[in-house]
Parts: sequence; structure tokens; C-alpha cells
Amino acid sequence: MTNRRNFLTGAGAISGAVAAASVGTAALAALPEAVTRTEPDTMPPLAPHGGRPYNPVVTLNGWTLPWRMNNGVKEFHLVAEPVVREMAPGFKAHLWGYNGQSPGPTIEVVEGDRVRIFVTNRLPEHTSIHWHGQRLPNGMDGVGGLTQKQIPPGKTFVYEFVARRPGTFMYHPHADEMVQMAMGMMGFWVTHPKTRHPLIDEVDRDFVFLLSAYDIEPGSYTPKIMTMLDFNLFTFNSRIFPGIDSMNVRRGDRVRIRIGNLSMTSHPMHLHGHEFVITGTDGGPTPRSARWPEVTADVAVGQMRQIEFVADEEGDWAFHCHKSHHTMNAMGHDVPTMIGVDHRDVVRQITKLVPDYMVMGERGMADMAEMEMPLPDNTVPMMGGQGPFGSLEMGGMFTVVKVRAGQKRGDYGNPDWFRHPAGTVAYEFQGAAPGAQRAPVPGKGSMPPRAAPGRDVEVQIRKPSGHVGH
Ligand SMILES: [Cu+2]
Repeated sequence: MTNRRNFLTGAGAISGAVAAASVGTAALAALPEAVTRTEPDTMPPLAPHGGRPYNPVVTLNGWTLPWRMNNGVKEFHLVAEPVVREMAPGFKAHLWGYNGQSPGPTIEVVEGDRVRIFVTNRLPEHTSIHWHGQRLPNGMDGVGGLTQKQIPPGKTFVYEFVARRPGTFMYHPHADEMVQMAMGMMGFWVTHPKTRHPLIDEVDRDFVFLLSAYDIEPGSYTPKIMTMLDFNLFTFNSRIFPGIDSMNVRRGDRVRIRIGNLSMTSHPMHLHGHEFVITGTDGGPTPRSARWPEVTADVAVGQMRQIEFVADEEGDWAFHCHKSHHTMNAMGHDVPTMIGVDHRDVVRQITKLVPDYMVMGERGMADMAEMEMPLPDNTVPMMGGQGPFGSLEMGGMFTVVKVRAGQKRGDYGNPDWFRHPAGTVAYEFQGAAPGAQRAPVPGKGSMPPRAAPGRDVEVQIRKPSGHVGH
């Protein structure tokens, strides 16, 4: 995860870029500068530097695209191009994206804004951009071949429309989609309401990210674009845990998290320690009568969900996809199940041929999170991430919401791990462990037969001593 120093460095780097984008009047007839950012850290919110005010969002391990005002029109410049994305420290992927990163920068506008987006294609093939969820003229919808000509390599096309309804949107190519989305081409779009909206509450923190999946062989750099279902990397904004930043909030903050899914399967997103409500989708704000408390929200393919909660419980709260394979990294797939297999004879024979043969998974896979396994260059362990109590044994779509009383307003820096008040951490029972209790089966005596003492396959059921014998 990002430390505070990197976080501030990222902020400094982008404010320089914003200044560079505020060009003189002589340049206004030309294309807006294509601002690029390659650092994978979370950029602090980009305060609006013109136009109507709003509370900016924070893009997890991403950034917001600066714009320029040109005669009342907000002008943006997106560049579709090959990028190198660090998915986690030690692991880089060769993807396609926008302005130096996958996903591309978040675009933030205000309801009613006239928006002009210049799209330059630096890919080796044609592309287009579809503005998912927007009300716009049909010819601005970005479906290559249907509503416009494809943008050839080297050319720049212009999209222009009014951001008519407030909400949570995304953008992605509608050209050679299977390839271009498998390569990471996508970005987030937020349209803020122009005045107080009866269904859109003010929040203290507003995080956004996209869900996407990749199939990259350990040791290689480029996703396999023909993969339909068997992906091995499940990402928030093309990052995998432990490369995903935590979401750091102040206790009592009203927090909104907006999530869009451009992978090939649904992701049930689960928050620990709090209940949330779904306050909106890509179809707009959810009527209040249709909101109910949840701790998991399924985000289906092509959907967006915005969840909201009051972060009133201090701690380090996990927030992750609940499909357990989606919190694994590449090495967790295609490994045979070995649980319960007694390898000893086989190992003895194999080690005659392969002296450093290693048995994996005999007692489950948790060992693998801490085992010093030889990995190919350019990959990460299937699960890991060091926490204050050891390895988290997580990967992929996993991060932490850090709720702290002492987190200052507007501070998105990463506090240290939570300091638990005395007596509030699960602890080891120190009393005597009673033997397993067995219910008799009529006609058959006790089932299953008790194993001989000393056999290491026995499982002991431990109960609090006060309840033994019911
Ligand atoms: Cu998932």
C-alpha cells in the first residue's frame, strides 16, 4: 500500500501537471494538452479549477483528468495508447489504456456542462469511445461502425455533448471490444449534480474504481486476450492486493464508494463492520423507498453501483469481492487439490529424481502465503500482504477501509494499522481441551469409529469447558 510520502509525491506531481495544462490563449485554438500520469498511487481529489463547484471524487490507485475551459465548454484530451501498469510492487503488465495508465483518468463534470473530449488514437489499431450510461446525441455514442467511423491510428476525433443527468458512468472502447477491454481500456466518469439533488446526499469521501480481470501467465507481461472466463488476475483499477491502496476515512464520515464492472463476471462486493445502502446505479439515483441495508452488493457485468455508509466503527475493515477465487493472484489457479493426501511415499520416490521437490497444499493452502516459493520474474505470490498479525493471505480484489477518529478532514493519507483497545482482539483459549463428542447412530453405535490415540488425522472439536456434556 502507498505510504504517506509517496501519496504526497503523487499530489505534487499532478499539481505540476495541472499548471502545465493551464496554457495561454495562443494555444486555445489547438488541442488541449494531453496530460499524462504514470504513477500507480492514488491521487488526492482534484479540486475544480473552473466552472461550477463540486466535491471531487478520489480514484483508487488512479487520478482525475484536468480540463480547460474554452468559451464555456469543458475540454478534455484523452490519448488511447499502450501503457505499462504496475499491478502490484514487483509486477508490471503491458496494457492498453489512456494518458499513461490503465484504467484511464477519471472525468468529472457537473450536470449541464457542455463537454468536448478530444480522443487521439496512438494504438496500433482503430478504436472509439462509448460513454456508458450518458444521455447524448446518437452520433456521440461511440459505437464504431454504427454511430461513427472508427478512429484510425494516429487520428484525433472530437466528441461533444451536454452532461445531462448527474450520476456514475464509465467510458470504454466500442471497437474490437474483446481485445481492447481485455487489454485494460476503460475509465470512470462522474457527473455531479448542479444543485442540491433530493436523491443525492453530500458525502465526506467519495471513492471510485472499476473492476476488471486479466489473464497474464506468471513471468509474462501481456494479457491473453482470447481468455473468456479463466482469468487469473482480478483487479480494482488494474491493481491487485497488496498493490491496492486502502480507503482512509475519518470516524463518522459519510462515505460513498462507486464501483463499475467491466470484467467478464459479476463481483459481490462485501464490506466488513458496517451496513451500506445502494444509492445509485448507472441508471441514476435510487429512489429512497427502494434502498435497504446490505453488507454485500453484487455488481454484474456492465453495471455500476454506488454504495453509501456512515463509517462509525473504528478499525481496519476488509472490503473485497466475495468470490474467493477473486481474492487470489495468478499462482492460485490450476493447482491440484492435495488436502488430505498423504504424500510421504510419493515424495520419497520423487525426491530420488527431483531432489528439491516440494509438497504443496497438503494441509490447505495457507502455508503458501508465507512460504518462500521460487517465483518467476514479474509476478506476485498468489496471496499475501503483511498485516499487523501476519500474512493476510489475500490477493486480487481486496482492500481495507481504515476508519480513524484522528484522520483529518481532507486527509487521504494512509494511517498505520489500527491500534485495538485492550481486550478487543480474538485470543487463544488457554484451558484444557475436552475430547470430541459423538452422537450415537441407532443400530451402529458411534460413528465414525474413534481413531487410535496419537494418529495425526484426528480432528478435535473444542467447546467452552462450561458447556461440555450439554
Ligand atoms: Cu469477483
